[in-house]
Amino acid sequence: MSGPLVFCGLPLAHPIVNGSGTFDAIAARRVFGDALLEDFPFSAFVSKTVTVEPRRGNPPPRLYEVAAGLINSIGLPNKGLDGYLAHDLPELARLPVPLVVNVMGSTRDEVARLVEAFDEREEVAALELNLSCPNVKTGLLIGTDAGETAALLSHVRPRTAKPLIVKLTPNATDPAAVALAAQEAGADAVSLINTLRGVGADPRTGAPFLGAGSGGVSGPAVRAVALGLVYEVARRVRVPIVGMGGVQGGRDAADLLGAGATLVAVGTESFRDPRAGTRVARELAVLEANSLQTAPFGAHAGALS
Ligand code: RRO
Repeated sequence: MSGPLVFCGLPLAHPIVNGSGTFDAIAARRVFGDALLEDFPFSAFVSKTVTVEPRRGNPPPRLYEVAAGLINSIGLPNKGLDGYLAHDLPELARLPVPLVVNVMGSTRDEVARLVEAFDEREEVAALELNLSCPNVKTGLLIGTDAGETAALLSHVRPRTAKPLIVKLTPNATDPAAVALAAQEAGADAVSLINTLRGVGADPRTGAPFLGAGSGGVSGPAVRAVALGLVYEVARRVRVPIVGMGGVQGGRDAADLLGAGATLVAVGTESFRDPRAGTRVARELAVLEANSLQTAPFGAHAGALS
C-alpha cells in the first residue's frame, strides 16, 4: 500500500487535477450548485492565468475543432490582478480543495508583482508560472529559453515561500533543459505540456480560421507528445511533475504516472464532460487496485535510450 499523496507539501485526495484554463469553477458552481462542491472533480484546482492588467483576449473565432482535439486562441482574457483578488479569489477560496493560481507576466517585474500579491493570500496554496502560452506575443519568450527561465525564477523565488510550479511548453527545442533550469533556480515542480502551436484552415477559404491566426493544439492529438516529454523531463529533474496532454481516461493518467508524473491534469476532456476529473480518478483507482498501472519510471527508462 502506498501512503497518502503529498504534492509540494499539500496532501491531496487523488492525483487528478485540472489544466489551467480548462475548467471554469465559478461558472460550474452556478450550473451545478453545491453538488459541485460535494463531488469536486479535482484534488486541487488550478485557476485560469492572471495578468497584472485586465485583458480582453484575442479576437474571435477562438476555438477550432480538429480530428482529435481543439485549437484554442483565447489570449488569456482576465480581470487583472485587482479584479481577480476582488471577484474571483473569494469564490475560488470556497472550493473544497487547495487552490493553485496560475500567473503570467511579460517582464520579470510583472511576474514578481503577481507572486508577491498572491504570497500574502492564505487562500492560495501554490502558484503556477505560465511560461508557455502560445497565444500572446510574450507568452513563450521566457519559457523556450533555459537561461531566461532561470533568470525569472531567481528573480521571483525569494518573494514567496509558497510552492512554485513552472508550466512548460512543448514549443521549445529542449523542454527538459528548461525544466532543469527551472529546478536549479528554485522551482518546486514543473507541469507539462501546454498546447502545441498550430493553425486551423477555414474549410471554405483555406485561410487561417482563428481570429489571431494561430493557436494551441490540445486533446488526444497531443497525448503521445505529452507522454514523450514527461518521460524525458522525468529523467532530467528531481522535482515532481504534473503531467498533462490528451488525458481522457484512467489508462492515459496511469501512463503519465508511469512516465514519472506525480499528478495528472485533465484539460480538453473537461469541455465535453465537466465531471471527467472524477471519472478519470475513479478509473485510475480501479487500475491501481488491479495492479494494472504501469511500473515506475525506472522500469521503462531503457525503452527510450
Ligand atoms: O489563453 C490562452 O489562449 C491560452 C493560454 Br494563457 C495557455 O497557457 N495555453 C493555451 O493553450 N491558451
